[in-house]
Amino acid sequence: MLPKFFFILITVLTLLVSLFVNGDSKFSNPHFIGNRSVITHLMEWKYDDIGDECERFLGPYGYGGVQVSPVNEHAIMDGRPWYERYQPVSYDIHTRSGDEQQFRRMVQRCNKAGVRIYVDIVLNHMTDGQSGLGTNGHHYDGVAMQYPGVPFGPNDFHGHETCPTNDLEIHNYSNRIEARNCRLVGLRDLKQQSEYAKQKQVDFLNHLIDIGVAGFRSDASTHQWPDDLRSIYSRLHNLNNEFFTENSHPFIYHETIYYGGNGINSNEYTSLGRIIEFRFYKEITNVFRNNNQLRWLRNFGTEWGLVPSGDALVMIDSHDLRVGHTGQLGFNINCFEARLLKAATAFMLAWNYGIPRVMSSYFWDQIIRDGKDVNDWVGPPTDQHGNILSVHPNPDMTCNHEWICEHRWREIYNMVKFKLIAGQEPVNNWWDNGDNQIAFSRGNRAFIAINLQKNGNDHDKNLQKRLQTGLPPGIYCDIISGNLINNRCMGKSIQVDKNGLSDIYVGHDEFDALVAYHIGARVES
Ligand code: ARE
Ligand code: CA
Repeated sequence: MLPKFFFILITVLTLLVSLFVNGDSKFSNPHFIGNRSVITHLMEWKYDDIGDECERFLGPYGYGGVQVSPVNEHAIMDGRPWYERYQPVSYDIHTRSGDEQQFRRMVQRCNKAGVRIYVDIVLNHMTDGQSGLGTNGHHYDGVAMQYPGVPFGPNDFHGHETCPTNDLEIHNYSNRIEARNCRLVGLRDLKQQSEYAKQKQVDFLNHLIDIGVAGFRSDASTHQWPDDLRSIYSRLHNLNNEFFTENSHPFIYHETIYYGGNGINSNEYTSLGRIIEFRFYKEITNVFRNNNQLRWLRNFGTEWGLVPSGDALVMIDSHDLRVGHTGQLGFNINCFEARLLKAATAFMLAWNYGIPRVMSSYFWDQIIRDGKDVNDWVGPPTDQHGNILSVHPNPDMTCNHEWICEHRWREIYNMVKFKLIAGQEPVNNWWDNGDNQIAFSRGNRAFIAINLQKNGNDHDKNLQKRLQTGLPPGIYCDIISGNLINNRCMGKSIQVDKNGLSDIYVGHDEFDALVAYHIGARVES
């Protein structure tokens, strides 16, 4: 009787813990290896380069996974804008990033290096009303709604019988029916209720799963009925046993842009995986732009109205935000404001909320006119024939000019390590100056201090304080200003006394707005 009771109790407890850690859906677990916990989006990278990057950098530096740009055949558009990848023509794996063979090789190499692959999937729609060729040579005709590469025909799309607007366009994003059954910016809207269309999409996803991906970013989820997605997911294979344990389900995170108010609430999708919590991006950006004080971050998370941590995937920047899409240009923080981006990203990686995703972009000539980036369409760097350029990292870890490689910036990759070392330790030892200076530890494993103080004289603006770090006594390197090499700190360091106290300093005009320490960067005496 007693053992049985304990068995039930333990099962219930394990279930509760897994709900807490992995969210409440069977699609919420990213299947990271060990304590890895961060995804980077290598936007538009070629698969051969991603394979190299997994082996030479992402694996060794503790990244958990890569989001790859849409992999299936898409429209070839004039000027080759990045967003052509969001206009599917068929479900063949063939883009400028590589063909199916190259994709397979990348998935193998990355899994072996301990790095998972998540594919951005565009199931809501096909192309706009143009016609032409796709990246695998299939013809398409958006007006006639003919996509022989699948094949899809007019019956597979929403029309006047299901979409209530005259021009079949979405005008009111808060109206459920309109948002799901009408066209998003002119894109032909698939009728996922149709058994035929559904099966084509299931086959595509299962093909990717069998190759060995760990999951998907679901593009434009808000524009797809949760019940249709549920029915598609119910037919998905378990993940490939070569790389994943038995009975593993794909990780799925949804693009549901919800800032509160009347819009379609993202919690309609939390039973289908995680949601990309746009309120995280918005609130953090607001704070780091000094529109709100850092001290309020003390209870950042559900108390701010965000979904539970286990239901969220979070970011500071994304392939859209970068150029002012899905957010507000000028408000968003991207690679052109490196100091701010590093500080906000560091907070995201130090805080214990959601699964963080680090944006890794390429250079484009940002020109802002009337609140719009006129170059918001510019595609990845290519040669004169339109082939995407390879990434050739420099010895100092940075990339060549055309690839920004934010994920390789020391301040960022070292914070990925910080998060890995912090594990599930709670936030402790919170301190703030009542304004824009904060510090906290993660248990007794890691400590961070951020200074964005703008008000007061120079003395007030510097963070200079004896603080409880939570760390065991010793000398620690600040991983923001330099690495620990041959038992020496290349940047700043601190001494922590036997009580965990240390003199913390972050000058207001320093190169970086923060310092961070952890037990993996301690000088051996
Ligand atoms: C391009 C052109 C359009 C043109 C269209 C068809 O820019 O002018 O009409 O082609 O010819 C990406 C680009 C788009 C691009 C599209 C297709 O961002 O510019 O259109 O590819 O090539 C809404 C959706 C959300 C969506 C955003 C962009 O809800 O799902 O709009 N985001 C995803 C991706 C995008 C991608 C698509 C979807 C399409 O992340 O990269 O588009 O696959 C409020 C609303 C949001 C709304 C947002 C728009 O916040 O609440 O729902 O997001 O405004 O800013
Ligand atoms: Ca739709």
